[in-house]
Amino acid sequence: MVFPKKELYGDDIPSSHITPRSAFLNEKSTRRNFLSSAGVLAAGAAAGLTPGTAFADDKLQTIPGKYQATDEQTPFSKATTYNNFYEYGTDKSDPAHNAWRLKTRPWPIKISGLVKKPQTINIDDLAHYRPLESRVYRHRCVEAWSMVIPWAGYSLSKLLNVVEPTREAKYVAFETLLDPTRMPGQKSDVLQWPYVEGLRLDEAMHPLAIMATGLYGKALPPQDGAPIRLVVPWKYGFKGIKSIVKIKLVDSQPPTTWNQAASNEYGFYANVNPQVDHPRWSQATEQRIGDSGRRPTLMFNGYADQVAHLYEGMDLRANF
Ligand SMILES: Nc1nc2c(c(=O)[nH]1)N[C@H]1C(S)=C(S)[C@@H](COP(=O)(O)O)O[C@H]1N2
Ligand SMILES: [Mo]
Repeated sequence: MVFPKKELYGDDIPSSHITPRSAFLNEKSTRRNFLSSAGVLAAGAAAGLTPGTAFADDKLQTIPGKYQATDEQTPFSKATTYNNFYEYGTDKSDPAHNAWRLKTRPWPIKISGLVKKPQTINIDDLAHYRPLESRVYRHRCVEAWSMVIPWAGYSLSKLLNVVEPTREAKYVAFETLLDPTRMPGQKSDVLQWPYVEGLRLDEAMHPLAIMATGLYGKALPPQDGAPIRLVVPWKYGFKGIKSIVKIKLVDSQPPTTWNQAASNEYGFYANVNPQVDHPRWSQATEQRIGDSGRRPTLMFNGYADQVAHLYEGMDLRANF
């Protein structure tokens, strides 16, 4: 079965959105054609997975969270068809076409490292860590496009407090599933796999940081990082690691995927900062998906009042 392209892929995203990161990919000369083979799609169909898996329609029970952006929300059709998820291909439309093969049950999440109570939590047991909150956040990709997404998620600090980080814990390291059969993009060397990300512990404990399990009141579609992904709205989108299976508390700064790929272009902090340009393009403005023009990018993506204190005294040009 082939994914119903026409219905799901919005055709009104202008070609001007083609990723500036394509230059990087061309340098590595690995771009494209590693997912488009008919064989890959046939394998998904044989496994009995259907595109319908991508959209669990159950309405999630959420309470309104404290932080709500009042910007106009990006349509669901765009947020679920214009994605970065290199495990499913490098084009924006690839994840919506390919990620439905991701089986998300069972889904154990291992939380370990410098904690008093290490544990493996199954995704369906997360309901115990209530409440599930709805939060509308601005979402700013390092490629200078942005969206506004109503997430449903759990406060990351609540989850971390359950395992009780020890005094030695200074950072939190996250890992995406490694499984080239379920994530065929991992057969390509476009990035090092599994995708890994990290936060300083105080960043992870900040009330804005959430583990999202839904958007627009529904379970997270695979292309957006089902069944659980990180959302840190004051940072560039690549910090928001998808389809997480491991969380580890550590004492030193963990490696991060895009930093490993190009350390001069993607830093560990990756705070949205209109004053510090990417080496190959400006970060001063952004294209809000769906808008015609560009708009100014806000310091910390508009969350400066909440998060600026985390970086007091730090040189944000050196710590980009
Ligand atoms: N595992 C994994 N997580 C990932 C990525 C990825 O390729 N693999 N892409 C990142 C980037 S660059 C962005 S902008 C966001 C995109 O999230 P969205 O597709 O839900 O908008 O996911 C981030 N998380
Ligand atoms: Mo991104």
